[in-house]
Amino acid sequence: MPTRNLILILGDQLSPGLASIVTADPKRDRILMAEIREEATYVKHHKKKIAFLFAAMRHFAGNLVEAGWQVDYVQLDEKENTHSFSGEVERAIRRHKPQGLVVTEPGEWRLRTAMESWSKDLGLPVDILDDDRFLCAREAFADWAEGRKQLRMEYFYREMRRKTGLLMDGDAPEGGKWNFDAENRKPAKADLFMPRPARFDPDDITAEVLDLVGNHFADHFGDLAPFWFAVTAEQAAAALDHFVEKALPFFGDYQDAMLKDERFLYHSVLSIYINAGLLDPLAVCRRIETEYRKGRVPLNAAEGFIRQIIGWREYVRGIYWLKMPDYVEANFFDAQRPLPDFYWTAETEMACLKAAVTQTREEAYAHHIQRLMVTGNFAMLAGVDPRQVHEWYLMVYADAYEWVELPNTLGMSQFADGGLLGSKPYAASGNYINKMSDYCADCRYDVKQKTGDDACPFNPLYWDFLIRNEDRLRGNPRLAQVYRTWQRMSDDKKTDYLKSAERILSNLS
Ligand code: FAD
Ligand code: DLZ
Ligand code: SF4
Repeated sequence: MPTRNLILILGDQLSPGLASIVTADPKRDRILMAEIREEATYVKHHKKKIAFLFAAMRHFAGNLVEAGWQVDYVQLDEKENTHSFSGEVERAIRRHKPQGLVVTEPGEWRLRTAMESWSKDLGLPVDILDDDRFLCAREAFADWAEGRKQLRMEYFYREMRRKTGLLMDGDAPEGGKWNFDAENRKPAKADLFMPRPARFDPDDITAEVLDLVGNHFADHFGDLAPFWFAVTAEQAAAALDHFVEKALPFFGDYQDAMLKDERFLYHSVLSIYINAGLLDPLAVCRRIETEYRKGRVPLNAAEGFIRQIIGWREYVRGIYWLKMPDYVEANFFDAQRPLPDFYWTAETEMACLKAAVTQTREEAYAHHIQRLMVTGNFAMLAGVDPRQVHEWYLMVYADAYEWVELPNTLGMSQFADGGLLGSKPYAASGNYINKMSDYCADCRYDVKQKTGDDACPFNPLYWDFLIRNEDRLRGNPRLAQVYRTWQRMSDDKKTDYLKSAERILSNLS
């Protein structure tokens, strides 16, 4: 039977319920999946991220074939592979002569824009379907944002709670409050029981991918082994079960904590699977709610977790599509410094940064507070070009796709959008890191020292950042108290701070 439609499925669309799959017919339509060098190298992704995606794609394609679909799967080392999506679609069109091409909308602006010209370039109808794995369609987010002076996540989140009915008690939020974050700021102690994420041994398919990635992407950042990510929906479901049982009850309490020997703490390490489509975000949230309703996890844990997904995750996607393509250029502080080398080498005497970068290299994972308050905070304080910061985050984390990474990096962590996502920059001195972690005890620098060669670099950089950007930040009411503190300092102290910062910054370059 001639092919009716060609269905292109991307590496982060590995969901059987994907719009372009559920509207297709296995007898008449043909699926195309392709390992594309251009996707792996337009930024040089971490080796583990490429291996995860290729392994998950190969398993997903295998399951589709078992379920009766006709699938063209183009491997990276296939001789004719053109290494671009348009090239592979064109080849598949020549092979099968379909009447049309169907895709579910991609997560990145660059790809969406490219696809919009495919119909003209390839000479056949191209249907781009909405990605209904997200709760809030792009247009619905734009409607919500219309006319609002501030796009606060908290208000958006309440709408998502109402829309989904998650943790609702009639029209009111369960427990009488929308947000239990006030209970979620505990520093962790190293003697607590620490769960670890579920680990999976590579099977033959994954082992083959690991060889391939090792051979083709040897110069990319990151360690390939040990590789323990889930690569199928079944394994990802087991990882969710494991998280729910071992870590979820404490997820809220220790959400902001950092420990040098505990890379995952009570975090779920599920973003990798959710973003690639191996887990459905709403189903994950319903599962978490059930655990709460059955009395197995406290409300602050369940609410905190659900907020990250139906709140933050949906919200950053909305911001991305609302603000692209200009968003990627945002640079509120006009920061120009190149990204320091130690973001790649981990060669720094700052224990917190060394730990965060080492872990990133080994795991392609760091939890939120490491990303925000260690690597992100340092880059912002030091005045690093936000575009370089963005590219680093997009490369090094296995869960990174531009729609989610860019607003988190440029907006939340670098304040490069001037305050669309946050009401003030997440700038902090060493005191915050010391309070929330055990890094400082083993650091060559002294977190209590404010200036001088042995002072924690975050301390002088914090003040230097505020003074360097005073004209941009002084009017911010949330920073009024901080600027008053600066004004009350003696001139000598101020000079010490600025001179210490100058020394640190000149050593960075
Ligand atoms: P948990 O702490 O267990 O949280 C549960 C889930 O909530 C996550 O799996 C994720 O799906 C969702 N979530 C939590 N916070 C956010 C958030 N701020 N935005 C979107 N979803 C969220 N997340 C990504 O998925 N991809 C990225 O590329 C990414 N880049 C980031 C860059 C920076 C600078 C910062 C500060 C944050 C970034 N985040 C990103 C958000 C967050 O750090 C990760 O989602 C989280 O660390 C993933 O680990 P986890 O699954 O253990 O999360
Ligand atoms: C991230 C990524 C990589 C590294 N490789 C591929 C690939 O070879 N084939 C593919 O279909 N998708 C890949 N992806 C995911 C895409 O980059 C992703 O679909 C877009 O960035 C849209 O989010
Ligand atoms: Fe980081 Fe400063 Fe603590 Fe060292 S002293 S670990 S640099 S916060």
